Amino acid sequence: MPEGCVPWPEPFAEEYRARGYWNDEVLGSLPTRLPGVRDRPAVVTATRTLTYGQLDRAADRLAAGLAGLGLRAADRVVVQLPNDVALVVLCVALFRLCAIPVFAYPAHRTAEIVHLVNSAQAVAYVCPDEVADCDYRTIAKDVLAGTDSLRHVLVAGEPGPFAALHEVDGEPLDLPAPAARDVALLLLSGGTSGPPKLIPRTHADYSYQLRQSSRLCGFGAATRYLCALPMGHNFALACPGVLGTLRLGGAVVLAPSPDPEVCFPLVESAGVTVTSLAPPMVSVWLDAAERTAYDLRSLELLQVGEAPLAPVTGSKVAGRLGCVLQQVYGMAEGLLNYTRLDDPSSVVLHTQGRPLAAADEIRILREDGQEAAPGEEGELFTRGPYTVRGYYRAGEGERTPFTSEGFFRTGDVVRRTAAGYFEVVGRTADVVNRGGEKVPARELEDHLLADPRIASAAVIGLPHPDLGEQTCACVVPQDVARPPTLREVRAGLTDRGIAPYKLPDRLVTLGRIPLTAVGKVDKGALGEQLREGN
Ligand code: OOB
Repeated sequence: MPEGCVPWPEPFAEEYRARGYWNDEVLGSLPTRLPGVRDRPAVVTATRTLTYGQLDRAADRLAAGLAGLGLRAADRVVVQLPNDVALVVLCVALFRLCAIPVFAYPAHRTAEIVHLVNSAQAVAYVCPDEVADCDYRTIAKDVLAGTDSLRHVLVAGEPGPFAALHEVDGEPLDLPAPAARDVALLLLSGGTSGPPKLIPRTHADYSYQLRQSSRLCGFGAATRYLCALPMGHNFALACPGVLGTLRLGGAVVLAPSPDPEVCFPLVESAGVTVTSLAPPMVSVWLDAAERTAYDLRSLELLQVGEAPLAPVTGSKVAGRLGCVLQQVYGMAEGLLNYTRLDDPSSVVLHTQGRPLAAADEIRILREDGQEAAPGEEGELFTRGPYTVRGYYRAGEGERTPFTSEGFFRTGDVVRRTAAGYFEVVGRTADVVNRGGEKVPARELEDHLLADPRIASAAVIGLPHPDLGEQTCACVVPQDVARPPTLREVRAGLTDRGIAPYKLPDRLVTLGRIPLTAVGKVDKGALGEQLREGN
C-alpha cells in the first residue's frame, strides 16, 4: 500500500485471501487470450468501434508514451474526460503503468479540480478541449496557477498551449504488473459534507467487487453495457459497469450524456442489453419511451441507484422499457447493495437491495447506540473485503467516519427487513442528494461565505418532485436592506469556479439562522420552517 492509505489489518487481509475474495487479478488485464476476443468490439460510440485487440494495443502504446513523459508507478493523474474512447484507453493504460487515476466528473470546474490535484498531489491532469460551452483548457490554466504538483496537462482534442493526448505514444514496454494489493484508483466520496475525500481502491478489492457484481447481474461476453452516467463514478465504472463488462469480453457502449435522444439510437444500433441511471433520468426515459421510434427491445436490465427511486416510477419500467429493474444502493467507499434479478416486484420497488457479498459486515445503530432490530431505523455502519478502511491522506485529528474497529459510518439512515433488504430512509450526513448528484453542504457554505454580501449561510435540501431534493441556500445578508438575489449569488459562485450542479436552486434570506441548544446550526428547524412557509 502506498503512503497515505490505511491498509486492512493483516488478519482480515489473510482471511480475505484465504477465502478467495482477494486473488492476483489486477485491473487493466483484458481478456485478450479468450478465443476470438481480439476481433470483438470492446468499446463502441456513435462514431467509432474499438476491438479488444485495438484497445489492448492502444493502451500499451499510451502507457509507453506516458512512461516516456516521466510518469511512474503510483503517480496520481486527475482524469476528467467525457465518456469516449480516449477515456477507456487512458484508464487501461494507467492501470498497466500502475499510475493512479483520480476520476473527476465532467461537471467539475476549477475549484473542484484544484482541490483534487492538491489532495492527490497529482502530477498530471487530463481534460478535453471544449465540451458544451466549457473550455477545459481555461480550467487547466487556472489549475496550474493554483497548484504546485502538476507537471503535465494533456488535452484530448485541440490542445491549445498544452500537449495533445493523442500524441502521447511509444513502442509498447514490458511493464511490471502491479501487486494486487496496490492502489489502482482513487474515487471521490459522495457522502461527505465538506469537499470530496479520495478513496483508495486496490486492484484486489475492486476486482472482487467486479467478479461478485458481474455474477449477481448476469454479465458475460454477450453483455452490451451502455455507460450513460459519468464513467468515473463507481456505479458506471464497476457495478459491474464498464470494467465488469470489459473483463468478460462484452461490449461497452459509451454515451456522452444520459439523454434519451443520445442513448436511444445507441440502444438500437449497438443492441444494448443493460444500462444504469440515476432516478431523475428514469422518468425522462419512461416518457421518451412512449413516443420513441427507436427499437429498445434489446434492453434486458435497467439498474437504478445514487438516490431514492419513487416506487411509482419504478413500477413503469417493465411495461415501458420492457426490461427488468434493479435497485442499486452503493457508495464509493465500498459496500454495494443490489436487488436480485429474480426478486419479486414488491422487493424491487420498495427496497434498495441487500449486500452484494456474504462477507459484508453490517451494523445498524440506533441513535442511542444500540443495534436496531429488523424494521427499526438506524445508521448503517459497514466493513468488508471491498470497503476501504480510511480516506487517502486523511489528516491526523480530522474527524473520520471510520470507527476504531474499521467500520465505515455511511451517514445513511436505513431500515432492514427481516429478509435482510435495506430501505434507505434518510441521512445523518450533511449532504444534499440532488437526484444522485451530491452537494456537500459545508463545501457550498464555505463558498457562500466568501461572498462579501453574505454574513452567514446554511445549506439544506428541500423536497423536489423530480430531483428528490433540491439545494436551498439560507443566508443572512450583510446588508439587510439590500439582500443579494439568487441570480447574483449563483453568478458569484460561478466566478469562484464551482460545478454548475452545486449552485443553489433556491435562496432564502433570513434575519438569523436558528441554532440548537449547543449553538450549532439547527438544520432540522430550518427545513421545517421553510417547508411550512411553502
Ligand atoms: C453512489 O455512490 P456515492 O459515493 O456517490 O454516494 C453514496 C450515497 C449513499 O451513502 C446514499 O446516501 C446515496 O448516495 N445513495 C442512495 C442510493 N444509492 C446511493 N440513496 C438511496 N437509494 C439508492 N439506491 O451513489 C453509488 C455507488 C455505487 C452504486 C450506486 C450508487
